[in-house]
Amino acid sequence: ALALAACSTGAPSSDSSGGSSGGGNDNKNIAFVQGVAGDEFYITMQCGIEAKAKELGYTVTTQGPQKFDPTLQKPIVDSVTASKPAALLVAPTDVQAMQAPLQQAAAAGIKVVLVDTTVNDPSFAVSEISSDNVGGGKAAFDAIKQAKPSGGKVLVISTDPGVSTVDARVKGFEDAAKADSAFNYLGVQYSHNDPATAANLVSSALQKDPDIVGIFATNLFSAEGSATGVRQAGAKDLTIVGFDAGPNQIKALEDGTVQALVAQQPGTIGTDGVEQAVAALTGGSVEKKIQTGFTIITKDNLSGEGGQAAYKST
Ligand code: T6T
Repeated sequence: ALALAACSTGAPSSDSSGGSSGGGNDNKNIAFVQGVAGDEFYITMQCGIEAKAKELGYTVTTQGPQKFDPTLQKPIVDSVTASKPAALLVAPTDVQAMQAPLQQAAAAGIKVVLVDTTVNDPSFAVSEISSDNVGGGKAAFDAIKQAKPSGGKVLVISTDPGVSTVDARVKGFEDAAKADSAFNYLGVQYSHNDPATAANLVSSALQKDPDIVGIFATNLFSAEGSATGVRQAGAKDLTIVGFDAGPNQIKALEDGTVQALVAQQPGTIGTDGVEQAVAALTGGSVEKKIQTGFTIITKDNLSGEGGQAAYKST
């Protein structure tokens, strides 16, 4: 599953020739393994990776599993390790299941940079780059509170437990919701990153609790499905705050189905990732941990800062 992105930066598509030059300083191959193929967040990250790699004289090969699932991602990582790129930028799909395969990549001499997600013990990685996910979850609660100042029931739709990013977003939201006595936190339900499942979860939740005032959807596919679920249930006065800003999320914001989006900076995560990998390869100074920011997009800033924070689709 090679994902080719036509990045608007003018960077060329990735060289997908496989690139196994077997170590040494002449090895200019960077492998990028996404959390899942076809996700605008990782596509935008790929654009950043390709642009920075080109600038620094490296080539990039990008692959991603068809689902956000460690049983599908592990064989991809194993084959990348066997092909011995100089560096591996990877978004692990599970904190536990991807620990050993990535440790093996590092043990084989590949510089591993964790982008977006992480694992339980990331000490083998040269660097970790991710958004302020706890802060983003808290910001999502603040956005619901702003729309529904008198409070009420709030629900979270996430993907799967064991995904470091969305777990952190849930925590940021949950802590803020529980600290506010006007709100009644109904907990988190898991959609397995499938929009149709997220839509069904939301429909059932609204049958049980028609007075839900707010839903926080912790990523792109959760938000897409939650918006569908609310639309199908015909719920009118409900605030949805989504994480991520792909084309479907922006459309939902424009048509009023979704009220706010927490947009990450996937392009920056990608360029930072390449910089850290190359620093590690060339004896430069490496930052062990980098945190990138986020932008809250609403209808009000969509024509300016908000619109610029939206992700690329190809
Ligand atoms: O939200 C991003 C990413 O940060 C997360 O780890 C998984 O889901 C996305 O890729 C969006 O679909």
